[in-house]
Amino acid sequence: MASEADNTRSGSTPTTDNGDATSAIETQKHKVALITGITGQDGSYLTEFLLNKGYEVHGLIRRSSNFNTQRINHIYIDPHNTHKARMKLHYADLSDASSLRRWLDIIAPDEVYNLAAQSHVAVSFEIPDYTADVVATGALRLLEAVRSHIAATGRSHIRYYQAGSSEMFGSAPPPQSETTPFHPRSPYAASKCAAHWYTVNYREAYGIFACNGILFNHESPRRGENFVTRKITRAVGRIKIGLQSKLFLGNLQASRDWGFAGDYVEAMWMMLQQDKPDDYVVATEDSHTVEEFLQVAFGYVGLNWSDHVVIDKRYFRPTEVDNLKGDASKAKKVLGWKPKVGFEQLVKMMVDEDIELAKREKVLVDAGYLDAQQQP
Ligand code: NDP
Ligand code: GDR
Repeated sequence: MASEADNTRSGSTPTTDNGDATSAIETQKHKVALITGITGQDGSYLTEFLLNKGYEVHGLIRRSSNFNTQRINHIYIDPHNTHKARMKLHYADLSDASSLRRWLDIIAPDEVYNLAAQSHVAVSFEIPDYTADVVATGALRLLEAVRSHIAATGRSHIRYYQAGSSEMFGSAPPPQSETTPFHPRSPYAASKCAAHWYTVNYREAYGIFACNGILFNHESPRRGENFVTRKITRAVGRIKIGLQSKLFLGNLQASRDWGFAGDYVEAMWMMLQQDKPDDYVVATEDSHTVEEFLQVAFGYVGLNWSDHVVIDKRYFRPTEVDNLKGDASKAKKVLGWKPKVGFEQLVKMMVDEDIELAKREKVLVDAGYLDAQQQP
């Protein structure tokens, strides 16, 4: 087996935030992680977590016409942040196999976290083909890049994490564990099932250290604004501050096992530190309806949700996932993982942040810099 120092790296070296071109391998004192989806909710928390553990973190970002790095700007640009030089960003896309292979060869990571996805379930009904290409075939492209990178370099210690989802259980009754059969209810969920089985297959066929995390819903103040929790807490903030009065929602009776994203990224890392690769459910084991989320979020600031919520059929899905509640006993026993943030604490954390955000918006609206309908 070739040592890491033997790895040939042809082509360009990674671009660093200050424009330097430094091969990760040449200066490898830290463990090196490669994250797809680094600009997403989980990518930002995982990057903070790994930097705190002393990792060098490389993130693959896709090109967009507007900047898409808002969630990691605080790590990227703050000159007082001592971790700054250890996060590096590179353009790639899960639909572009050659970019994935190229960056793997250049970065030579110890750990690969595949978090990138078209991750919105309802949107996957609108763009099913694209969703399958990124979520299912994208994972396959990355696994294949890992396989061929190992074959070319002998770096068989590389470890791979696949971001699986409780959506794969779909209509299977709760509690759902690693042994619960999948019954996906959307193009997104079916694509995640394919990615799950590609990961299992590459583990069995090629001996790759590849793990599936089957994560139940996890939220935070960095959650995308069109997922139901953040949509609600954004509205609570704006209604409380007087910037809007109504909130349009779909099915309020669906139940979800909601945890805090900051807790869940730790479980991803823990999976890759084990002696053997395996698959794990990560969940709080506590489930609530959307209506219960509304009660806690509005109630926290002294509002009654039913005065503001309007049901809009457009937010119902062709097939719904009614009831998700995880059984995380394997992760607790084997990984020693457990959630630190409970349901009410999570809701209040999100409302607190969105009240502050709404106050800043209000300043801009009052000064005439922003229309109340717009968001900064
Ligand atoms: P987000 O939607 O917040 O982030 C998705 C990330 O994927 C973004 O960085 C996005 O980039 C990137 N991305 C999208 N399409 C592509 C592409 N074609 N090529 C490269 N990058 C792409 O998701 P979360 O952070 O919430 O979730 C992380 C992963 O975990 C996802 O795979 C999701 O499906 C899965 N998951 C999430 C759960 C949750 O409750 N949050 C639960 C279970 C699984 P950009 O910023 O440019 O849009
Ligand atoms: P989910 O999250 O589909 O579970 O997928 P989402 O917040 O979108 O929906 C949760 C539940 O709320 C109901 N709902 C609404 N949802 C949205 N987005 N907007 C609404 O207005 C609305 N009204 C009611 C939904 O019908 C659903 O039952 C998330 C994503 O992060 C996935 O990527 C991840 O895999 C799973 O969690 C686990």
